[in-house]
Amino acid sequence: MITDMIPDQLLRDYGFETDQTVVSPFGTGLINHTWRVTAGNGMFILQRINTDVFKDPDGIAQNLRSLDQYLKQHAPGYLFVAPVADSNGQTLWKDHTGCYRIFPFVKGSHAVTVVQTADQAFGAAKQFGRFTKVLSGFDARQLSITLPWFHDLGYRFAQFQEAITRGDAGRIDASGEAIRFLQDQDRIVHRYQAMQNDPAFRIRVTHHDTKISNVLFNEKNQAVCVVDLDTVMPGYFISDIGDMMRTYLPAVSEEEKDLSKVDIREDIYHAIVDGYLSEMKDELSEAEQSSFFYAAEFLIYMQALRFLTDHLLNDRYYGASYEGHNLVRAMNQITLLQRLQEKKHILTH
Ligand code: GN1
Ligand code: MG
Repeated sequence: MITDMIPDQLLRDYGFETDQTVVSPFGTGLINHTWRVTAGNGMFILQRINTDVFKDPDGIAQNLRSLDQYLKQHAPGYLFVAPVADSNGQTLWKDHTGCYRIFPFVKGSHAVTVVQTADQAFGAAKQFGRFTKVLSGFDARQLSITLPWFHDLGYRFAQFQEAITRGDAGRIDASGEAIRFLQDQDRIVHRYQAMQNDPAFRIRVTHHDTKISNVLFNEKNQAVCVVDLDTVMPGYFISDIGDMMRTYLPAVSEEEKDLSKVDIREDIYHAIVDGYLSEMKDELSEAEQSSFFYAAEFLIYMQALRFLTDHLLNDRYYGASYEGHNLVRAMNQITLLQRLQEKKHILTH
């Protein structure tokens, strides 16, 4: 059975027998559409890139090609899941319905949606550290910027300020508590801006979307590689550490409405730090090594800003499945930041 949304021509161009191919929705990403393709010749992942968000899909395809070439030469044993070419040799397939690519499904692998153990967090952090480390000789400036200012906190704060003056008046009125909390925490922005002028913080090849479902695990539950490479760009390591902290530390996700369930799991915090350092210790400066806690504050704060901004602008970026969805997400992230800050001394002792 073929989902109506997938063009038949695409399946033919990749050599799939349309009547023997099953395409079914896969994963939970907010931005791109993902399907699993089960065909006579194996399993694949098909994705349609959201070109409202990623305005230069060719830049993404080019990035993946350069990284793949570099790694084949310099780290041949590294498992890099690159898109496969169609019968015309293209790794990006386009028509009027959108831009697509197909990845091989890594045999025997599975993804995890929620971090349940410190071992999983350690394994994932090690893989994200390894990714940046194997690419330490690759000039990050060669990469296309697939999302300009994506993790630039100064930019995100400016967007937030714009939204609290020009956004939906009713929503601004009703969000006073959240708005004030985020304004009061603007020292997190100032520290980021100081970091941008500090040569002790290096720009590296950074993943920028380190949630646990972007790590593949094998049958023995060992983390084997990272996937979802559209946001691979030059960046700071705090982006990758921060998004792991944001998404692995609590036992519940950003969707949780019962804020009393939003907590910080200390063992997971240490597992992220240790897993990442197991690959990156020699690469990071002292100033960077002292910034793990800040990384968590930075990213949780930025995500709270982004959700609240989107709520005030009527959900135009993330969408909403119920009234007030992005405000709930923002309050969840604000709570997470508060729980984190309460534990600062225990976590950084
Ligand atoms: C988006 O699409 P997804 O779920 O991988 C967003 C991330 C946010 C995340 C919050 C390109 O990621 O930055 O952290 O939602 N990606 C983009 O759930 O904006
Ligand atoms: Mg993603």
